Amino acid sequence: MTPRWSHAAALTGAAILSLGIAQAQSPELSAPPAIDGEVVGDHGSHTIRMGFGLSEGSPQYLSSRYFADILEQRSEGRLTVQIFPNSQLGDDVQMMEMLQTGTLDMTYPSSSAATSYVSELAVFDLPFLLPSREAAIEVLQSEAAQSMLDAFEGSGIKALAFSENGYRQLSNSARPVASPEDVAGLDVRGLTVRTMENPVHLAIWEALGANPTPMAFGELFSAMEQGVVDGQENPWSTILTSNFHEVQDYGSETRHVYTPFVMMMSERTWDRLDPEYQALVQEAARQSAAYEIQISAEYDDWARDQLEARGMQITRLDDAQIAAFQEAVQPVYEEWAPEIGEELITEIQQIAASVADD
Ligand code: TK8
Repeated sequence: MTPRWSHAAALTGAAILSLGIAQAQSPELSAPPAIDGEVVGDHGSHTIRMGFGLSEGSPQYLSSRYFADILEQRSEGRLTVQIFPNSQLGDDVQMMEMLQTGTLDMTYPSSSAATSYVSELAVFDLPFLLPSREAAIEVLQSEAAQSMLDAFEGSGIKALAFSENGYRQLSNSARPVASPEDVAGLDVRGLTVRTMENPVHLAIWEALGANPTPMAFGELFSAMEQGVVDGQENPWSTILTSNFHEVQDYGSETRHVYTPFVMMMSERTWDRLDPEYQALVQEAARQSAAYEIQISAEYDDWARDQLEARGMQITRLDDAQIAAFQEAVQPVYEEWAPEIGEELITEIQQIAASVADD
């Protein structure tokens, strides 16, 4: 990176102002914790290739760099991680298949893309399930969540850790949205909203009167640019770091779903690693996931304000407006709760409530 202030003395006022704006392109994020723990023994050298969907500025990327640093330092450079962001190796679903066949070592999808491996993960796709980030984090750290990671066993995928994608918000290019009626349109057509390839998300947007269009994340920007879809839903940090505000004029703070990320490795890669390397990979995954959760939280509101500063019109919803969305998506629970499991849903709700009651 060019030293930011090296030529500052030569700059005009206007240029200094624009540098100030450029500087604001990332929030003040906590630095990753110092890497401690012993150097592990020499069990040969491995290069681990890791692909995912988001871009270089994202918490997902920054924490993956930290993961790479932990492995490199604690193996004295014998374990190296090559990171391929921006869906350049494929989308979440394709990269999980590459893990199964052993053509890719690691990926970091949204849990919603992995429900065909572990159906319990679909609990996270239920709308308005987790009322606060604190509750969500408690759930991610619970035994119930650990058993979802364990349930990947035998699939060809070793699931290592949950982290945070975050609360999903609606954006679109057609109109401000403050109610389900605004999504459905009264005398105009319903919004065409890109969703993840996940049946619960389809049901949510159908219930809201949209035309849901499942699509890989990597295709989304150009689909919006070309008007194939009116909108999409993702956390503010993703909307910002993927430059969606360039093609989306309106945002709504709906917080309709909290999506985790799952850091995962090919079982073939895992099996090739010495147990000491495996333990290091597992520990580094937990540490980098914890760091990701921390900076994702730091990023979230900041990203919303940045989007606003860059011209996105953001609609904040009060409790009554959120309640209207909640009511409109009730059919999703009726349809999907039996499928996902009433017991699991209750268990997750109780964990969430235990935080709220604290
Ligand atoms: C990135 C995806 C993405 C997800 C989506 O690979 O597809 O909308 O939220 O961030 O996992």
